[in-house]
Amino acid sequence: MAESAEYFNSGLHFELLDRNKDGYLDTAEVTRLGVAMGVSLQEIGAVAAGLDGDGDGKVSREELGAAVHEFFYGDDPEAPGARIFGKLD
Ligand SMILES: [Ca+2]
Ligand SMILES: [Ca+2]
Repeated sequence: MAESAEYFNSGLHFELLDRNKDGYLDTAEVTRLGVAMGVSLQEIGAVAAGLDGDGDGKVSREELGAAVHEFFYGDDPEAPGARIFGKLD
């Protein structure tokens, strides 16, 4: 798991996700991530809101890294980061 988190935090994945290279993931880019991760369309809105830590409507590299870290290392199943990949059941 740690290796996966480091992969995300390396920024490599962020560069791939940030299709228009503006330094942020917008709704369309987050949706693309969600679909790729198998998140249902009904869940993507909640996942996107969870990723957007400061609520400015876009996800920065730091916000994605924090959410991924929380997903892998957090122990609160209700934390926003825990929802990054949607429901795991
Ligand atoms: Ca972007
Ligand atoms: Ca944000």
